[in-house]
Amino acid sequence: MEKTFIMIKPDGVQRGLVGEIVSRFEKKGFQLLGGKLMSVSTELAEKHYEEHKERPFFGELVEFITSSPVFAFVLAGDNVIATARQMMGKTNPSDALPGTVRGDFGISVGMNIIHGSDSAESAERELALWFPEEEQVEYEKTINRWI
Ligand code: 3AN
Repeated sequence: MEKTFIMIKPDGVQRGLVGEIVSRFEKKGFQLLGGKLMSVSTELAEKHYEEHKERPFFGELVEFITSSPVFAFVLAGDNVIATARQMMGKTNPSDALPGTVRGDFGISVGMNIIHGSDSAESAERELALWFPEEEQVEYEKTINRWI
């Protein structure tokens, strides 16, 4: 079963959007394998955003993600990586369609509420970074036969 890593960023947590956002993915039919509210260390933030190290907004990004807790979770399901990205909407909330998380709740590209792995490779890398196997709960979701 395909898995992805999703993080509700500090703006989403502070604005009380955790339940709303997690609920969208649950209702879609994806399975929650783990979730935690946590403060992010500078070290973890820098590793997570490694690919943006040379970008001018790297410092701001790390500062933002470490400024207040995030809610990190793991989702599983068919094609979950690409589908969750679609449900999140475009990186810049002004390009994100209504009905997507960023389209419905975001305004700024810096504070864009949510992160989701963008490929199988990044999902694997990010899950290893954020969710060791022992924090992922494998269980049978019996409703799966209906959807
Ligand atoms: P996504 O999160 O949609 O995969 P990326 O990987 O291009 O987008 O960017 C990672 C994060 O960097 C974004 N979520 C956003 O918070 C931030 N970011 C991207 N572009 C900018 C920018 N031009 N200015 C400030 N922050 C940015």
